[in-house]
Amino acid sequence: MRIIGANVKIISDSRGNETLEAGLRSDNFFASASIPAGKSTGTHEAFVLEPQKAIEKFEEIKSEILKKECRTQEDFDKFLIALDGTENKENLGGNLILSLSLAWARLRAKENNQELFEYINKIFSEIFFGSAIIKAPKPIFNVINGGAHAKNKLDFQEFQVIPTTEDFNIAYSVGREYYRKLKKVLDDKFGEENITLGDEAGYSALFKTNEEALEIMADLIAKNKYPLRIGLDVAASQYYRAEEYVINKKSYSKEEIKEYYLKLIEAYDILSIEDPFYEEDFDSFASLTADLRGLKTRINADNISKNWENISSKPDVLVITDDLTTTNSKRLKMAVDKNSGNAILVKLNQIGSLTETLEVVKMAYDNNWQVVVSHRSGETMDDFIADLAVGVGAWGLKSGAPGKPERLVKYERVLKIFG
Ligand code: 2PG
Ligand code: MG
Repeated sequence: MRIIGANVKIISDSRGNETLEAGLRSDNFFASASIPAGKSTGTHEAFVLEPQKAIEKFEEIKSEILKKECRTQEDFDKFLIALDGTENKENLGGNLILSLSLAWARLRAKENNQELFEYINKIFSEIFFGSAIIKAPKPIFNVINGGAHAKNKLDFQEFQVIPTTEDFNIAYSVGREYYRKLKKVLDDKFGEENITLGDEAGYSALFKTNEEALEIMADLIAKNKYPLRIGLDVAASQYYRAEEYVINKKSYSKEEIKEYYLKLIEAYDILSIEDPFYEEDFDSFASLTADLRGLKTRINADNISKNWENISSKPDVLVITDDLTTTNSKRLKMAVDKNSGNAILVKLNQIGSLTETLEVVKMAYDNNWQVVVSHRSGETMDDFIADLAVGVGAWGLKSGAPGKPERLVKYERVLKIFG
């Protein structure tokens, strides 16, 4: 595909920080893509170049992009990776490379007269011989924000609800209803003036402990018989200090914190736990995964209101790796070899190109790991991840709470595809 025009601009993300938006033009079409930013970032993520510097770098390579005619996504991404020439994309920046990679994907899809998710699905099967059914992911709503994403006492970063239904329309509507009802419960308990929104549109309030938040959430699910389960992204690297995990001012060893998680999982019928340990501790991840194996979760279909249909069968508890694996196939290989989880969080900007992201998804599927495609806490209005989740048939899509536009656009893109 011939590129006849290219530009990269600075735009603002949802926290008001500067980020990149790339635009590419072919003979017939124009397409663009913008880049989100994390706050609880993993050490092994691709290098993020300061946006102004990234623009300067772009000006240096622009003529090469216009000269080079790439046939496939892989050719284009590998061409940029070679131009960068470093292991961690330190030269051009993972953010610059990714913005161009995603804009190229959108442009190619247009040229092919395909929807983006169809294009992704096709290259996934053609380049990687991966098999993925186009399907709607489970929306994972982060309804209470803590950790690095909110100014409150919660050590855990994300308190999520995950619909048990396979029907995205129902899942999205139950998630929205739960989110509205939860606001009412929190207003009554803490006072309306004390409720704010965290980075991902989840509520932040004067909770004293993680258990208090979990109790409120579980109670609301039970009272209304919602077809919802609880998920957590504890983002443990954030409360890991010198071999200890510090929660609510109390220190836990890795064995103790594992016991604590197991108790919470049992008590609140938790469906998934992300990043339960420090980002280098593959062994503790493996130990928790082993302890949870076979412990099928105990959802009782009779407890679910008959208003909600299509209740799926009970899955195992998911141990999701994020900072541990950073969407990097070398890190995922280490995690797979050690059985350090059973699901991987996939974030395009952790690795910095679409091709490498699909490589990771393929490796996950080949090893029977589930895939959860994720936004970042600093987002833009770009909805690429929705098409990625649909195109690779991901188990879940994590895009925060249904309460801020940059979160909603991702869910609503899935709705548009399947609605
Ligand atoms: C996470 C993400 C997204 P951040 O930890 O999973 O929710 O947070 O983008 O800040 O890394
Ligand atoms: Mg995470």
